[in-house]
This record gives sequence, C-alpha cells and structure tokens, in this order.
Amino acid sequence: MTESLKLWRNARLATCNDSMQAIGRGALLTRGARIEWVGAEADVPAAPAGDTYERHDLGGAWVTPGLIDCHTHLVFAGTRANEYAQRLRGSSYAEIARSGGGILSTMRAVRSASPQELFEASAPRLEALLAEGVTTVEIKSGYGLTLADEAKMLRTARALEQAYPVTIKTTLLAAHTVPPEFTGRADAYIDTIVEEWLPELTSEGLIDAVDVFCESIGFSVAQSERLFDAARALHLPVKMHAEQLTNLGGTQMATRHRALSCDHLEYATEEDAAALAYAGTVAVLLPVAFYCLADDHKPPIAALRAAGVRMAIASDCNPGSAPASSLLLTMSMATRLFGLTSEEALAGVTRNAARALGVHSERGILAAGHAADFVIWNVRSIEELGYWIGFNPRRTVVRAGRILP
Ligand code: DI6
Ligand code: FE
Repeated sequence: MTESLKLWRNARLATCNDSMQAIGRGALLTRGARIEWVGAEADVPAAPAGDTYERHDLGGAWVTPGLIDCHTHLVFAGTRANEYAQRLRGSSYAEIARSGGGILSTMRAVRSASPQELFEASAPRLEALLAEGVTTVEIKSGYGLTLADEAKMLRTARALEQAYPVTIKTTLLAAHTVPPEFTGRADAYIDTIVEEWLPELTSEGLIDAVDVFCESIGFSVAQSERLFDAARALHLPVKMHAEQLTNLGGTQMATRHRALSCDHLEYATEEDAAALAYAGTVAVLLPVAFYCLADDHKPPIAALRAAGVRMAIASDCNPGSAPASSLLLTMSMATRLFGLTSEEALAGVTRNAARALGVHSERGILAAGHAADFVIWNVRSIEELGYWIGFNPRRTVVRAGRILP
C-alpha cells in the first residue's frame, strides 16, 4: 500500500528555515509522516499519475513547524511549592539546596514513586505542552540518583512517548546533584556514573544525550569533563547546565567537547559567546527559571546575537526553579525579559531547538524531507505567538502527517 499523499493548501507558512522565510500563499505536500514538498500554492506539483491528493484547505491560516521544547525535567513526582513559598519569604534557591531541600527533596519523591505513579504525575505536564503545538520534547533524568531510579525516570520518558503523539529525546542528568549515598564524595559519584551507569543505561537504549549541572552547588568543570569524556567514548552527545548562578568556565570546556547546547548562561561572558559560536553549540535560554528565581543577572543576549550564536528557548519544566508547562509563555518571557525579537523566539522553539537536540536534519523547519509535524494557528500575524499570556491560539496539530484529535 502506498502512503497517503496530502495537500495542505491556502496556508501562510512560517518555514523557520535559515532565513525565516514566510510564504504568504503557500502549500505543503506530505507523504505519510514526511513533508514531500513546500512552496507557493501556484507551484504545487501535479499528483503522480494514478494518485490523488487528500486535500485540506487551511483557510489562509498561519502554519509553523511543530514546536520543540528542548530542555525539560518534566518527569518528576511531588511539587516544591513549599520552597517557592520559602523563597517568597527571602530564602535563596542555593540556601534551600544546601539545607537538604531542592533537588534532593524531589529525589526523595521520585525514589518512592512507582513507575505508574511517576507516569501519572508527569503525563498532565506533557499534555499541557502538547496542547500548545509542541511535537518534540527533551526530558532529563536527574531526580533518581541511583542506577535503578535514573532508569525508572528514563523508562517513564520512553513510556510517555509510547502513550502520546510526541517525539521524546532522553537525557541522562545523573550529575544533577550529589546523592546522599555519596555525600562528600562527588568524585566517587562521577566515577560510578562513568564506570557503571553510563554503559548500562546506554546498552538499554535509554539515553540520547548526557547533561551535567556544572555549578557551584553542582559539579566542577573537571568532574563535568570526566563525564563528557566517558559520554563521547560511547558516542553520546553532551550538553551542560552552564553559568546559571555563577561562571565556573563550563561553557569553555563544553564547547571544546562540541556540546550540542549550553543551557541557562545567565553568567556567561562575551568570551563564552565567542566559544559557543565557534563550536556551533546552541545557547538554550530558560527565562522561566530566571523569572521564578527572581534573578537579576540576564544572559548576555547582545553578545550572543553579535557572535552569531544560535539561541533556543525552553520551558525548563521542573519542580524547583521552573514549574512551567507552557512554551508559549516561555516565548513571552524570552522576548519581554531577555529582549529576544519575536522572530528569535520562534526560531528558538523550532529550528534552533531542533539543533540543541541534534535533530535538525529532520525537525524544526518546514522543508522537504522533514517530519510532517506542524501547527495550524488561530492568529492574524505570527508575532501573536509569544504575545498572548494565558491564551492558547493553537487550532490544529498535524503530527507525522495526521491531524491530531
Ligand atoms: N537547573 C535547573 O534549572 C534545574 N536543574 C538544574 O540544574 C532545576 C532543578 C530543580 O531545582 O529541581
Ligand atoms: Fe534545567
């Protein structure tokens, strides 16, 4: 049986390609789960002999690629609303972390959750993202901090991909914080991840990339580098939570390892921007964490832009610093708080987010050969994405060539 050919016509296409080309009266042809052709309505190729198109008139609506949330910790149990309340009363994120709360508090909740409970706690957050036209999501481990519990988190991420119409990329973030079993022995913890967990989880096919929290309250640059060496020996791409609260020089090291992305970057410098540009490493900006922590140190957007660094933006969905499951709100914050343009924000959740996950050859733009994942919006201009707050203008999501119910 041949795969069905569909013509999606009478559309305004935000291709999100390198030149952010828009096609005013455009059309898309899809074959099965792939885009076969994109262009002006006037140039639609004729259906092959003996075949017909299933035709969809989009009524002049704007169409973007399916959105990509390239940095989330959305698999977790419990909440940390109590810590948010503590921070409102003046405690800092780092103080709460040092006193045994923070990531360790979520670790306790995740360890005691069954796989089923973890799935059920996480699914509504994924559903909220999908409702806004997200079709690809990265999910990190990092709240299990034992081999079994990290595996449980990663399997939950894979189970979500089975249960929902979404592509999920998993990232091992075992080096998120030092677990109680290794208190005062961070180097031994890194050794265990490197020697035991990485090979085991890789052989189970549970890891698409490796991340580390390189920070004063996390891991040092030297520890992060040992992890990166081991990941790369297993042909796994690397990424880093870098320069969020301080600048340890993580970005310089990560870019030497050709990291897919460096994320946060509030304390990054002009030299870091130059290194990111040179390496082709994506800067992933996480404005919700900046907002929720009431941070006042913004990432160096002007320097990143001037250096030609590709900028992505992501929800950072996590129970501590970013209890958020809205990529549209994240776009609003990236524009208003960090000063991104509307166009940069859109590129940040499409083309550049795809690159941060290493999937840019098949996702993130409307182009022939790419996944037929796209969103049809109820907006008059594409700037409305990231403009509305608490209002969702999604009309229809097409995923792998099929209209989602
Ligand atoms: N940076 C973050 O934004 C999350 N992890 C990290 O290293 C926050 C994790 C948490 O507070 O639960
Ligand atoms: Fe994060």
